[in-house]
Amino acid sequence: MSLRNVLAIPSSAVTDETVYRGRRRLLGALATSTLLPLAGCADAEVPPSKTVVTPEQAKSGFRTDEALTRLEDVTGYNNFYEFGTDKADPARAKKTLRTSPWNIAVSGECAKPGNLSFEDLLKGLAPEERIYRLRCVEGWSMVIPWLGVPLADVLRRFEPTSKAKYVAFTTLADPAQMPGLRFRSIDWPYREGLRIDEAMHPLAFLATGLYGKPLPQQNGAPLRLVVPWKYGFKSIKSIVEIRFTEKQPKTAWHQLQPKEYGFYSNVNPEVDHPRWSQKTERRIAGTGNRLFADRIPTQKFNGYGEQVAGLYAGMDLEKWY
Ligand SMILES: Nc1nc2c(c(=O)[nH]1)N[C@H]1C(S)=C(S)[C@@H](COP(=O)(O)O)O[C@H]1N2
Ligand SMILES: [Mo]
Repeated sequence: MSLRNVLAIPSSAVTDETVYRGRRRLLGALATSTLLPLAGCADAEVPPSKTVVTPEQAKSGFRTDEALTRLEDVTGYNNFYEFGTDKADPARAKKTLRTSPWNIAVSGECAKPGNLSFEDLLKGLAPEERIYRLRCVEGWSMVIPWLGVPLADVLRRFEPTSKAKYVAFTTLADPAQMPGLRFRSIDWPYREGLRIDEAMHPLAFLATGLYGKPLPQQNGAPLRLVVPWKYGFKSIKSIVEIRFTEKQPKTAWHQLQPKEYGFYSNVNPEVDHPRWSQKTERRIAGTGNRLFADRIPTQKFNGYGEQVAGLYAGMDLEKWY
């Protein structure tokens, strides 16, 4: 079974429409101001902890019985600012984003850097299914059946050295394919990063498909990160570069508004966003005719605490938000 050609899973569940535009408002405000806050406050480094999770514990996080978000909502209500800031804009990526051929450059603190095709990057790895909750920092969430491979299996191929304390990821930034790059909403290219132990955690995933099919463009084809215990913006789309670094990499949302978007950005109902509460979320799933179901409580680490809390032992999560 190839990664671009996979099993089909029945869809279920629901919905309709309203929009949560917190960050669009922020971007509007920033566009009219001349100075963007680029200070790096929470940038100091924390020594990586040891991953403490058994294979059984890890597996119990690989799927959930919660109602899946409908395919049309997973592919019609998106954040992919390279294609515009409206939730409906990314669906238009189909027309312009060319996902084959696709190359990924791997560099930095590793013994075997290289520039690989999508196919070579994933050669020999069998696609797995993961049914994960995705919690956007804006306060909505989905349940998505992904296909892909554990991020660790891919990273290990490059033999990261002991200096590789972090992994940085970069999205394609091609104005010819991405009309949203005209708007200087964030400092392109979109960049994200993880601490190396987070990246090697069995729940960290590189998705190449969803609902049994290759990844649609709007969801970050051909290859995107999925880090289910962190706010959705950490799950960077359409990756063209992976870099092992010794220092915490600069990440796009954190650079844009460091007080609002931390490097860690673990889902945490106990730490509110400066402009809204994070205690609850609107799940886009269910059996009604509204896009959003009723609010449900947000869980710490998005419900994956049993698997990932050990990564943050001893860290003050209000400071390291
Ligand atoms: N390159 C890139 N990656 C991105 C984004 C983006 O704008 N550009 N948006 C992020 C945000 S805020 C969320 S919530 C998720 C949404 O993923 P989905 O549209 O597949 O549900 O993608 C994340 N990855
Ligand atoms: Mo998000």
